[in-house]
Amino acid sequence: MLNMRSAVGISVIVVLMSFFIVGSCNDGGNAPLGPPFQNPVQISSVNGVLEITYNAAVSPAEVDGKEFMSAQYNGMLAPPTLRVNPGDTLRLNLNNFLEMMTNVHYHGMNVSPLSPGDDVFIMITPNSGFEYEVEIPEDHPQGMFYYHAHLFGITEFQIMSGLSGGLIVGDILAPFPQLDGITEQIMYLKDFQLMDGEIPPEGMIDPSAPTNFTVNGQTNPTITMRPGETQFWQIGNIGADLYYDLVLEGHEFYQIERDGNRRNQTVVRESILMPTSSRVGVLVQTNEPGRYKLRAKKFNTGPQGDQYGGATLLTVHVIGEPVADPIELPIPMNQFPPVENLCEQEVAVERDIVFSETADGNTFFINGKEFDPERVDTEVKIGDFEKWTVTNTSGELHVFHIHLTDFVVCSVNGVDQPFVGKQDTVNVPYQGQDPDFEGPGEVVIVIDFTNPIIEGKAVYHCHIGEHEDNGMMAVFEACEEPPCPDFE
Ligand SMILES: [Cu+2]
Repeated sequence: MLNMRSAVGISVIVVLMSFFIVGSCNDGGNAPLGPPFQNPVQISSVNGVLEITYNAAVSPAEVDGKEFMSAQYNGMLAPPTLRVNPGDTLRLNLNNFLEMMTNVHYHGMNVSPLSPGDDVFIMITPNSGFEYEVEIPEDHPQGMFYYHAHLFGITEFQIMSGLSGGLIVGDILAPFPQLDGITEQIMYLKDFQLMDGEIPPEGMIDPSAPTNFTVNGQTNPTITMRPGETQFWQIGNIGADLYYDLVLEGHEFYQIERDGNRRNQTVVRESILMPTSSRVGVLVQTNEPGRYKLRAKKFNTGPQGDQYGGATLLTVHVIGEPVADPIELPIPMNQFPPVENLCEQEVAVERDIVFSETADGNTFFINGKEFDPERVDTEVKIGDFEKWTVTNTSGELHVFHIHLTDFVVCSVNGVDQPFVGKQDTVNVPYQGQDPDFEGPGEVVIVIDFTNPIIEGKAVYHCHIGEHEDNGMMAVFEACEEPPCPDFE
């Protein structure tokens, strides 16, 4: 939480207004349904190549009937979802027509950090461009990823403005023939705050302030399903700061994917906590006719953090003839390809990574240091598995994320976690959150540094935009034979 000054008065007024609006609409099942749900525009690779040009420019936008100007790719608040396959080449020509620098990160991708690939140290100055070329390995994990601006100091503002969009690799459903032909929905979640009719400038975005929740840029759209119908939803949290604690009224989620990684089994969940930048793939099967809201529950990130109210993201309208032969869920475990449990690997190195912040919540640290792009904080040897104990001494949640690779969560606050698959983001509890656990919040992970494609420099950081922009990021360098060239 940053200390907010002049924004506080405005927030109070908007909170009161939204209270009245919510109150007046809450009239049960007969309220008019929102517009039909729309998947984002999708662009697929052809003959192994996806080439696209994005112009980043300030363009008109509309959310929930409110018009504003913001930084967008090609004038689209929900830019295209790019669909590629393992082995493909993604060429993204980014022209910067903004009055500030920008760049792009390919979140979750197991690709090279060397230019012109997923190099987050690139800074594209105004009125210039950069031609990214991302080679996607043949053995790349399949599932939901995304791309977003990643320029230190202004990432939060650029993402909230509109500079994030979808990226999907391959076909995560391939091992499950019983799902052939089911409807797949892509849901990229993002909130837009407006202050005096504009996205607030960097430093003035307040995660606790009222905001406009969207799915692919839409406000509370409607998905119509038949009773007993099964759909596959891939949901990505591509907003700047917020957690989404997702529930679907009257339904369970059959989760089979996390962060672009297939799980090793179906995990049945009543709710799913999605930190910013996380993605999940879930099967949803309807039952009785009716209207059911997909909601983000109200959320509190801790005594030093942020509190935000719940929101309806979309509505499922179950109506019509029941499906004759509903798909049997959960999917049997023996249909899932095996996943390597990294927590059982022999680790070469163990490290402590400490997330902390100042008492005023304005400056954020990893191992006591603010981010310096010129400094290499951590050197890793390609071929190693490493065990990192990520601790949080602050009074608010943080979201650990590392570029280029994935990890397995072995324990949280000392409690061993069931092994269900890999991920690239994890929520780190705040100190004192669990009264039974002494000391800082703690997550133990084992990270896979075995893929030679990661050679070079990249970053690990808290993915809450406000925190990474104010220092909570560090550089790692991977090489075959340490000492690596830039490590001192
Ligand atoms: Cu954080």
